[in-house]
Amino acid sequence: MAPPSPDPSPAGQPLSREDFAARLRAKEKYYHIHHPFHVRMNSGELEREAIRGWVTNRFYYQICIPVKDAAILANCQERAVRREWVRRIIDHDGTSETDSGIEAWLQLGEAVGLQREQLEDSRNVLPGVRFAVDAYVNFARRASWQEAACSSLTELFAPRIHQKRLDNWPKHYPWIDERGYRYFRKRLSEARRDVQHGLDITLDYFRTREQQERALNLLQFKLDVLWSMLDAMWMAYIEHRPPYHCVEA
Ligand code: AHQ
Repeated sequence: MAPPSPDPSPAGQPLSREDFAARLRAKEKYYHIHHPFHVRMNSGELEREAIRGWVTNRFYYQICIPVKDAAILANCQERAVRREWVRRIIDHDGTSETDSGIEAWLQLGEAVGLQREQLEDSRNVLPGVRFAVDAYVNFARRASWQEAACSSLTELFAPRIHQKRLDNWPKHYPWIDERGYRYFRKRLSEARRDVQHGLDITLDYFRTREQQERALNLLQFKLDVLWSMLDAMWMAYIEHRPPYHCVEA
């Protein structure tokens, strides 16, 4: 469990903007890049089945992101914020079937030897992955748009994880068609743009110490979503113990 971080300001006093941003960035140590599944992935230790399982389960996360972002738009009354936030939906859904992030992820699926239908068929999504992703979408539906924006700040740490895949997969997994890497390249710039907007919203909105601590807990919630997804994949694709593995068919 994430222990409370050291307190740079007297109890109850708001953190300075810089200290608040630093406390948010300090949560990097809980980012899923450090999960043993990703550590094995980036050191070339995953079997094809584990890579394919990860691509399949992460597809459910990817198709839910624009739904999550549409929930934030629906809760937001500020045109200037919506004008910027809507770009996230376009990044994923595209303006046509061929130029979208979700299409790029389907191409990643084909690049690792999957059929598009295998990604689209949600029966292949592990219950633990579905529960974590649905918790994120349902949180965004009922939270304020500012709180939901804050929870997307795990992307502070995302450019590094996409770059690690681009650096490591070609040498460790030469069987993967490099045309599948378009999604990771695409996110390098999109994540940086998104996260600056999300960070500005967070630093501007969460002003009292109590609000700032709430923001840190919201970021921890999203870190927990990402970590839990990989826990389910570890059981299924590393331990070969998917749900009900011990139940006689
Ligand atoms: O591909 C990812 C993506 O589109 C998003 C949207 C953003 C959000 O709104 O929560 N988070 C996110 C993330 C993506 N990729 C993850 C990865 O490991 O490839 C990282 C994830 C994130 O850091 O939240």
